[in-house]
Amino acid sequence: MNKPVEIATLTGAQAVVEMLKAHRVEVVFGLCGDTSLPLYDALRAGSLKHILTRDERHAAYMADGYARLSGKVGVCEGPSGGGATYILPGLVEANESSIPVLAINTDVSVSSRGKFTLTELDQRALMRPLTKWNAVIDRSTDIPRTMRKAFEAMTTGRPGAAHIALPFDVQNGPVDQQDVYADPTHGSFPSRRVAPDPFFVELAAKLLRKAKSPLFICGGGVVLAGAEAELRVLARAIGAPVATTISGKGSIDERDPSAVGVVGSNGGTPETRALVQAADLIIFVGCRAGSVTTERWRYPAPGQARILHIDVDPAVPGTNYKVDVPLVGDAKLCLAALHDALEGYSRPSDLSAVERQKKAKFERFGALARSGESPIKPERVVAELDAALPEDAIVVADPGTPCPYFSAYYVVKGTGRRYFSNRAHGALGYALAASIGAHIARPQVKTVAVMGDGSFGMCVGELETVVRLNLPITFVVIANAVYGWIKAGQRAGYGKRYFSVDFGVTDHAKVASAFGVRSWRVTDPRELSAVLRSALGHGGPTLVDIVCQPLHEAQAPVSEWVA
Ligand SMILES: Cc1ncc(C[n+]2csc(CCOP(=O)(O)OP(=O)(O)O)c2C)c(N)n1
Repeated sequence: MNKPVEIATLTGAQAVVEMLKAHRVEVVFGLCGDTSLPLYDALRAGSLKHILTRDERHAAYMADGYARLSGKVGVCEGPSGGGATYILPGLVEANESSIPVLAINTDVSVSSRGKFTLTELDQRALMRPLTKWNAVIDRSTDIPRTMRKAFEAMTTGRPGAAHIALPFDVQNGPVDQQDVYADPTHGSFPSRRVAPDPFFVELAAKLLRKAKSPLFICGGGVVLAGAEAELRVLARAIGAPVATTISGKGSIDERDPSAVGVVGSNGGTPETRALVQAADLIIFVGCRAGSVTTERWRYPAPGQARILHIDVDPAVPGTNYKVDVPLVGDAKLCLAALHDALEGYSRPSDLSAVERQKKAKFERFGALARSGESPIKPERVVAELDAALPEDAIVVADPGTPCPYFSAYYVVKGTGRRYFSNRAHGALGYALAASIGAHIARPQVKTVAVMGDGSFGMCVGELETVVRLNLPITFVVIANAVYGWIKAGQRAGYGKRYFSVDFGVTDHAKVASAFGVRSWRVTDPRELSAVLRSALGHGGPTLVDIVCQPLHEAQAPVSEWVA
């Protein structure tokens, strides 16, 4: 008699863990809850590393930072109800920044729905408008295919975030082990590169040949696609300077003579704007040409230049500018195809305007950076950190003073992800948690998070996580006891009618040391260099609290406050 075939059965929770592993996930960031007990039991037994966080928002930011540096999907988890509403901000940022982050929130049992069950909420409806893809799993047998779909959605086309709600009873239901398989290439991004239509490549090549003063504006898509080498080759061939958005920093080594730096209203300067204005062809690459990059669609001015717009998302070219040629596809493949289509054509480059404008920008910056005034000028902080950090360091900048100043003046040396900020929503309090994820993805290099004191107040709890894990990250707090960026807006646009933007002074070094972080408070600019070097060289977590000139009194490197 034939023996009956034995079908190995996993629980739903075990299947979730196995599906993550099948997609080559190694680490999960998250926070426990009642509805997550089966999942935690499976995580305990599995080989995934779990980083316990102190807030689900930060779990998602950690997954985001991890994904940006590892090139893999970042995974975070939290419980039902508040766990879902708290994880949401991180998911939104990742989605809008085209970063693949998977959030799993456990949920009340399917059988408990609609009975005023504690923490019940409609996670499907909550997450739908904010993610690229989302699902509530109602049956345990649906777990494997739902997770395959989530990974595919996150890493193909424009990358984005996905959300899965996992009810309590589904975690305990059966899953056939044979169903638990994955295409591991969907665990990294971009997992499928889309080549451009050769017809549009030819049109674009014609445009490039005709241009007299082309200029690239590269967004985050270049770094996401790993297209830095193709960009360099094409930029050399057509003699074009390369400007970037904040997320595009790392598209080009900023010491390169053709590198313009960041353009736009948050990190751009009059000099970078002048270079945009001088172009007769703008080549946007992996860039949405949004309000910040274009200073509300004014630079380039509509009609000023011809536009070649390269993006993996067909909805992007043509949205904000009348585009002469749209080129839809992966940035790496598009830039390579364009270079091939030029068939050896090359234009001698004249980078003298770039050199002149950069010199003017950095001379102005240098004069302020050398200032011995107290409170310390933000320029001095940027210059001292720039000088003290190794070339391969990772810098994560929060909104407020850090983002515009570091975007404008911190020189990224080398290509790839070395500097980032949460540019989709610019929510305060991102950098600390994102730097944890970044460090876990790339532990061999130094990671620094720079934040305002407004941001510090929104993320300080995660210092416990940093200390528990003994992560050698350096946190820099630009302390000025004010929501400075907004106060600067009140100065610039509202006749200095300051209102409800000042808060009290905190000794952030003392707060950090109470968590167990080695910390310093600096008020004298002459001490800054030595303190930063001690902090960067220390083997554990460090924090440097720098009493700084508030932004509304400083010369912010922005042309205008725009919304
Ligand atoms: C969650 C969130 N709330 C409000 C804002 C609006 N906002 C932008 S910059 C800023 C002030 C930042 O203050 P701080 O972190 O102290 O840095 P500073 O500008 O003083 O350098 C505020 C409130 C925001 N970006 N994120």
